[in-house]
Amino acid sequence: MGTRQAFTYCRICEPLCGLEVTIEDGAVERIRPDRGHPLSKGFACPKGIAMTEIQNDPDRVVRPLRRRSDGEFEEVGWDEALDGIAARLNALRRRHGGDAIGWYFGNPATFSYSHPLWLNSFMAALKSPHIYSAGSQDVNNRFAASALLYGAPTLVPIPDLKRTDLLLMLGANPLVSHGSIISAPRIREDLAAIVRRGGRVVVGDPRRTETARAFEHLPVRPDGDAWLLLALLNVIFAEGLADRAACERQASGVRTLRRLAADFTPEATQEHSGVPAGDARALARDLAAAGRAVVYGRTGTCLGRYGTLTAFLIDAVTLVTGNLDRPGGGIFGAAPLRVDEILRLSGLATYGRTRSRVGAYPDVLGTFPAGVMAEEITTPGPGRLRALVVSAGNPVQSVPGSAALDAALDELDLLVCIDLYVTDTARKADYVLPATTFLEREDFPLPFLQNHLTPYVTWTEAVVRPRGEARQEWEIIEALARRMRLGLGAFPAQRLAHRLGVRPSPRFLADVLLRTGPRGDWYGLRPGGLSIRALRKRPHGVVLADHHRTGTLRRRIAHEDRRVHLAPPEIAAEIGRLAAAPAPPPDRPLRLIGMRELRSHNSWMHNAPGLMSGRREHAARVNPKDAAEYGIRDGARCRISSAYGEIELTARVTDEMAPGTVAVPHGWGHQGGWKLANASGGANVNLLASPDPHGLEPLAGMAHLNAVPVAIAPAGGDRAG
Ligand SMILES: Nc1nc2c(c(=O)[nH]1)N[C@H]1C(S)=C(S)[C@@H](COP(=O)(O)OP(=O)(O)OC[C@H]3O[C@@H](n4cnc5c(=O)[nH]c(N)nc54)[C@H](O)[C@@H]3O)O[C@H]1N2
Ligand SMILES: Nc1nc2c(c(=O)[nH]1)N[C@H]1C(S)=C(S)[C@@H](COP(=O)(O)OP(=O)(O)OC[C@H]3O[C@@H](n4cnc5c(=O)[nH]c(N)nc54)[C@H](O)[C@@H]3O)O[C@H]1N2
Ligand code: SF4
Ligand SMILES: [Mo]
Repeated sequence: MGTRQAFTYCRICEPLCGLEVTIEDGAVERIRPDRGHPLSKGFACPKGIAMTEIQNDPDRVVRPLRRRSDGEFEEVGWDEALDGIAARLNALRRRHGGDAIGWYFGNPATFSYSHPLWLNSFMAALKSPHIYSAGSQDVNNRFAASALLYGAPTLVPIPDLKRTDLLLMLGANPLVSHGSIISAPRIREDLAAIVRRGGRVVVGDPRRTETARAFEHLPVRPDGDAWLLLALLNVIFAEGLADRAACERQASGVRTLRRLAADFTPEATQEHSGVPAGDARALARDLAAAGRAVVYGRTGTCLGRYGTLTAFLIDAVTLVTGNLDRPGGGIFGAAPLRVDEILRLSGLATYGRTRSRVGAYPDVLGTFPAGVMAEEITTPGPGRLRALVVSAGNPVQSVPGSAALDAALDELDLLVCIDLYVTDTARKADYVLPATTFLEREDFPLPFLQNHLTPYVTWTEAVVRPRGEARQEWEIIEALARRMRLGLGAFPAQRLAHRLGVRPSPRFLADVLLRTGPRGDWYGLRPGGLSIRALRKRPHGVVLADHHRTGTLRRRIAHEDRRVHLAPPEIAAEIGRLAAAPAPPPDRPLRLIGMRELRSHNSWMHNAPGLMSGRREHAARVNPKDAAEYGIRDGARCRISSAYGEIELTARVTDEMAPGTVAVPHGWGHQGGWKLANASGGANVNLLASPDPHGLEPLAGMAHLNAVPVAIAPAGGDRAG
């Protein structure tokens, strides 16, 4: 077969860097950055390169596994696995209804154009509301805020880094994470360029992160962002700095928002935000005075107690300073497909259309908070969750209160995992079905098209054949639906067509959408337009324009009055809740926050030797003052305890932490079917997060993973000298 090269793009995280893959005798031999990619231009991070090791990992699951009566897994053929699963699901359906069956999809699912579409069709056909995702541990608050602001949950602004003069970045560390809700493979350079042209990048974070060190650091207290943002609004209104023309043109509720912010002066909020009053005041003035400014927030602002409020206030500050939907501000990217319309028509762009059985949380894009899953499994009554499919997710590692979920999984009648590995979750499964890696499937960056800082589109074919018997998720779902005699599709007509045997492939659908989209070739009517065929000839992808168009917001807002709603009652209630926040417990004086590392990716890359070299260790970052006070030594084991659990891991004493805060990466402490990951130690930090399904953030059901009250002590027997 020999050696050949293929170009594709990485689907581990959001920059979607271009990769050049060397294939030898049909197997991936090595991965290099694609120097011909117009956006990543030869950049790829260690994870993208290490994908070779995941692809070829001997621990990968490449044949269906079924649990035997002695508890061990045995390999079975696809027919046997799918027949068995279909029979058990149909039996449950007959006895309890389709709503006994649930689905959790994890983060990598969103990087496939077909996987989320097909699972949503499957669940729609079952008429089951039990859809859960990593979103409630990630970004659903952002969608909820957009639903309230714009009437459209997926209308999310991205910071126009290429043209801004002042970026206030809260709870994001793009020098490590490479950016999220923005696709910009060279984001480090985009940020540096802001400073080079005389602008500023202000990084609000309790930890002096890699990004904070490279720019201006503003040490915000965990969960302090809403206080800070309200203080900024307070100053902007009180000092008459608001852009009145923008407010009048774009918004409603400005006066109410002003009233809501009236008590939140910099002086009144500094204790909570951690930002001295003078600094908050100066920042407010700078944001108002800057020609082009924007506020951006990411997971650090999502996983506290007030995620939806915080995301809402981020856009509110951008708007009242006159920077929303303007060059250099918060801009609304457009895809070369009619994504807004597709979402509206397919009925997927929902917020609060239904409520969860446990906790009564509003749905976000048709999903409920994963934080209620455990109790949905254990709570008797109609609609009880009895069978769960987990695809591309490891909720035992990623969801709050891992111990409760871990125990609840044992009570399921059926657990099916579709994954690359026997993960910490899949070790509990009745069946593990082998999925293809992204290198083994064709793809199209559907949900990311509107987030590209530079408008861009690409199509990739699979670069290698699936290893063993791995299959794409949509193929697995189709095969299962066929056996269950289930017509797939969100619409009745689609389901009927499906039953009659008309089964459009994802590739066919993507091609139709591309060709009939605003840049499409309209089947030849518009020469030079987009189609899959045209894109296949451009293996590095196509840059569509230098910048996204601005001035499009009014057209895209879904509220009837075509205005941004700045004071919905839900937000007023959240501001009330903020002001009434209880004092933290004195016996748990520290605040636990999360962090990401360059060579980890959530929970699933710790089996790649190239990423684990150099004796990597899972470590808690502790400030020297706290270390001295609680007897913690650098390099020694420490015990961190919350109201819900305790973990032991290595301590690293560092002044990059603000005093009173401890940072621990998530996704460690493995107990799956991966040898190196299991041997790499560490602990599952989400054992410390609350398993209480009634204590989630009310507007989007966000997990409370940051600012968790904890105590720290030397681990057993390890006394400080
Ligand atoms: N404490 C704390 N917890 C957190 C976070 C935090 O910051 N702090 N972050 C949260 C965030 S932002 C996220 S996104 C979640 C992630 O939560 P999850 O998505 O539940 O967990 P991952 O570790 O990303 O697991 C992804 C799984 O998908 C598998 N996989 C990889 N590629 C494919 C594929 O193409 N197909 C299939 N079928 N499987 C594949 C991997 O082997 C892995 O088992 O974690 C959340 N949890
Ligand atoms: N290397 C690597 N890259 C990744 C991932 C990975 O696991 N590893 N995961 C990917 C995923 S799924 C996502 S969603 C993105 C996330 O992308 P980012 O959100 O940029 O990722 P983090 O590095 O977790 O940054 C969150 C920051 O918030 C800070 N923080 C914590 N609590 C607070 C708070 O209350 N207020 C403020 N202002 N800051 C706070 C933390 O100190 C941390 O620096 O990264 C993606 N990229
Ligand atoms: S930053 Fe790394 S993991 Fe993310 S897309 Fe680029 S190469 Fe892949
Ligand atoms: Mo995420």
